Amino acid sequence: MEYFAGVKEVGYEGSKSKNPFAFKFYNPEEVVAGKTMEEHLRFSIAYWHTFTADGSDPFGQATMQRPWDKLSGMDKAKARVEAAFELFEKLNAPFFAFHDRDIAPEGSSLKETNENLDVIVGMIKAYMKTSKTKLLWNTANMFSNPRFVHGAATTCNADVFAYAAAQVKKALETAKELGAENYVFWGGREGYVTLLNTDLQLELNNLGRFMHMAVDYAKEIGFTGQFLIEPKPKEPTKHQYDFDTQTALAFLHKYGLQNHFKMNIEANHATLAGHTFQHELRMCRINGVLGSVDANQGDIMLGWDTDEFPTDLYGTTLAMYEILKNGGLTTGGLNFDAKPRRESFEPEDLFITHIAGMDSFAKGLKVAAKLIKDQVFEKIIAERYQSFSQGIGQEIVTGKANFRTLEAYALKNSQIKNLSGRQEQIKALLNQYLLEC
Ligand code: XLS
Ligand code: CA
Ligand code: CA
Repeated sequence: MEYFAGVKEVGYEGSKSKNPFAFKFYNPEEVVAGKTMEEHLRFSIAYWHTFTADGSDPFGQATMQRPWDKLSGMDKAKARVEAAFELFEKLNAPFFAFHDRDIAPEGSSLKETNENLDVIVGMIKAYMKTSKTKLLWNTANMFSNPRFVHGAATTCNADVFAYAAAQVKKALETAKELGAENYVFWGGREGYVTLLNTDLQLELNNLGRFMHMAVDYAKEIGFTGQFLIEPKPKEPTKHQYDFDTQTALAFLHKYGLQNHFKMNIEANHATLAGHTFQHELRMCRINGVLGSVDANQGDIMLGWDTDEFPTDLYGTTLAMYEILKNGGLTTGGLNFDAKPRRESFEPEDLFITHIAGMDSFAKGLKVAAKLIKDQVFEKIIAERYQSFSQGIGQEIVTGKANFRTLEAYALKNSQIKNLSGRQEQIKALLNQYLLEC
């Protein structure tokens, strides 16, 4: 059966096209800075938003119209797999990502739940034999079921910790079975709502223990995909333990896990943390931990995780700048952890939204590549910090200077001269590239 009969394969038609079902900027074969757009961008479809989400919010019921709506249970899960591979093919998507509970319903026991999972994983595996679409990452949903009300690895209830361990064990087996390139840990309900009832130290120690068990089990079964932590500062808890990249890095170092993890950076989580998307990507890049990206955007008027499709070219350009400077995404990708707005409820909107996101990143890639080719920021930064490449600055960075030699220097140097930072000029220059590229 064809689930999206109204949409044919989406092709590239160029920037003048008015066809909503065509790419205007994303031309998979086009070579930019030595690689095809497809190789650079590694787009991925998020199963939860595209095939599972129903448009309900705290104020209203489901709005999404989906071709599998009339089905339930395992029949619905199977229909979603069929529809998923149709959409992947029509969008020419190289990757997808899912939580265990997105793809198969829970049963009445853990055993039954795992059996449901086995059936759907088997079906996905069969589709993957003939499809080009690979699994970017999978993860375990340890936040929806009421058993996780107090968290999973950071719960106050040891039985829940054990259940969570069993769930991640199974998810790692799934990752291995389907050849996932990465495995993601997003904190879910790992955090706290009030310190008045929280043993902060025990919770963090248990999280460290849990992560070590995951590393050990992956090794045991020969899963070689990259482990990723996805930082988020709040929501659903008041304080999420993986607050942002710097916090997650400190956690990894404290618990001796730093050689096993990189980051999965989500744009909307960065902004919730009071950072820009570029900040989080830069922080990863300079620390060698840029793993993958959840490509979406938030809304500056709203203080929560809106998971909108990325259409802000400023954001996509600066993200692609960091990614190119990083030498690419290696095992990662640009995963659209984004959902059509509640008001965009027709099945066709699933294509329109992804096309918008893919085109926005394709344009961002081209502008970023041109900025790097012209060494725009590199020249500005080199000039701004040139005092550290000679004289006293060089002595500081090579470790030759100390407080005594610096005091002697400062006492003799009565003329400190600073130069303008020229932010506005730089932003205007960036605009020129955005408009002309
Ligand atoms: C929620 C997260 C989640 C992760 C995967 O805010 O973005 O969807 O990406 O568990
Ligand atoms: Ca995410
Ligand atoms: Ca999110």
